[in-house]
Amino acid sequence: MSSLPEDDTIVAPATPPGRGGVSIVRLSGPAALDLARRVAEPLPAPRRAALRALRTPDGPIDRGLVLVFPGPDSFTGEDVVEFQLHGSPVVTTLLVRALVALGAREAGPGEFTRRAFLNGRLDLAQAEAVADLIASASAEAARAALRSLEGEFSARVTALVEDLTRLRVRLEAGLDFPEEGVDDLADPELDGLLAGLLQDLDAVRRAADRGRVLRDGLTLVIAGPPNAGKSSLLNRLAGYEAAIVTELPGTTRDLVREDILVDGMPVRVVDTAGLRKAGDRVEEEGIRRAREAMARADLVLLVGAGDEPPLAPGDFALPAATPVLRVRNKTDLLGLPPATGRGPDGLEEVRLSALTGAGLELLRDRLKAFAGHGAGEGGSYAARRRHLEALDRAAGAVARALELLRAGNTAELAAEELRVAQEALGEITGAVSTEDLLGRIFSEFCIGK
Ligand SMILES: Nc1nc2c(ncn2[C@@H]2O[C@H](COP(=O)(O)OP(=O)(O)OP(=O)(O)O)[C@@H](O)[C@H]2O)c(=O)[nH]1
Ligand SMILES: [Mg+2]
Repeated sequence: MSSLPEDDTIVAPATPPGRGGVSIVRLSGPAALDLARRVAEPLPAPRRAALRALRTPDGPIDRGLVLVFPGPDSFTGEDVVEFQLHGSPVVTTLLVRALVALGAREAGPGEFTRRAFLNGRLDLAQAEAVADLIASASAEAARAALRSLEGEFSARVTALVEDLTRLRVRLEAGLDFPEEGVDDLADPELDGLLAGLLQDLDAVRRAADRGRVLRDGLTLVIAGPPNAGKSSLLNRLAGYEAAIVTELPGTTRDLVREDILVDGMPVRVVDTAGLRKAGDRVEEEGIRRAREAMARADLVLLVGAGDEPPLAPGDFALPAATPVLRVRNKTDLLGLPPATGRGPDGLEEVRLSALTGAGLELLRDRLKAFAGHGAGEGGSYAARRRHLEALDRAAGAVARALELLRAGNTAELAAEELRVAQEALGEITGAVSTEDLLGRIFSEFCIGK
């Protein structure tokens, strides 16, 4: 864990800069009570708010509420004092400066939460959830962050670690005492237990993936031939005229990005230039950007006019792993009702009309289903890419362990794979962490949190 000294006393405004009803300054560390006493004598009893005149040797600053949270039962685990001032940036700065002059240090981003982690008040996934809750862009994302903050995600990861530990013990017992007949190869349950563990890992992975989309939003790229109605579809989804629509093929030349909410789910929609043999240099560059955007998409909407043969992902040299939903637009011209289903090639498709809006609800439902939005089962967690990567590494290691065991006499290697899996999961909660990882995580926080 961290080797950084955390023995100084830090101070920062906890409320955003600017004018407001109240602004809060937070002070944490071994000297917090001493320093606070020098601006707000006498300090109130723990966890009791009291109105005090706040003053420095240079004169009075404000009258405000003072709250004392002695460690270790405070947010950071250290002695913490909070000052509630009148919401003026000037007054707030004066108090922070006064406390710095007395010996406190201005806190960097996330330093309070970092201390909470280092003092065991929160694990790493919970600390990240603090930032995610603050940054959440929708009610559903906030709920997911709260579930993580309350430790639901950590508890599931910890349960997986415990299962792994039990399996390791079982495997390694077979290694240490082969003569006692604890023969791992003859352990018929081990196979089933490992397979069960893989399933559990997968379930947590799916819940975490939904959380990742809630947090980062779904990146949806609208692509297809010119004049198919791509920009019209973007405008329909956005609910306003985000992109220019004309009857001329080749209208859109650059990427048009819009951040929208689909029933509360954040979606970044990227409209692209129609894919065809370019007419000029500008269009050529637009098409190159379109392809680049497609390669990075969480989901590609392949839009074609409904009266034309269905487009195939192969027509556009999409990476095989890119999920694709085909949209057959302009159903109004064919007099067909909107519908969802599968095309002759088995690809999922939605028939709609971007012009009339018919079928847009079906598309929204498909998008929500794709992101697992509103999916009841167990909800989602405010997960990050690093959590998903760790879960993937753990699942990969368990799968290899299973293969090794099935292949024969290689219990030692299998046990090693389980150790790798355990370590990967430990990175999520911070049981295994490095200074570098902590630096990256907490630098994304706001100051004062
Ligand atoms: N009848 C009908 N016309 C549509 C529909 N959607 C789009 N259009 C028309 O098709 C033409 C092209 O629409 P755009 O949205 O600009 O098409 P695009 O795919 O963005 O075209 P490029 O940017 O040139 O690649 C416009 O005249 C639209 O009004 C639809 O559902 N039905
Ligand atoms: Mg367009």
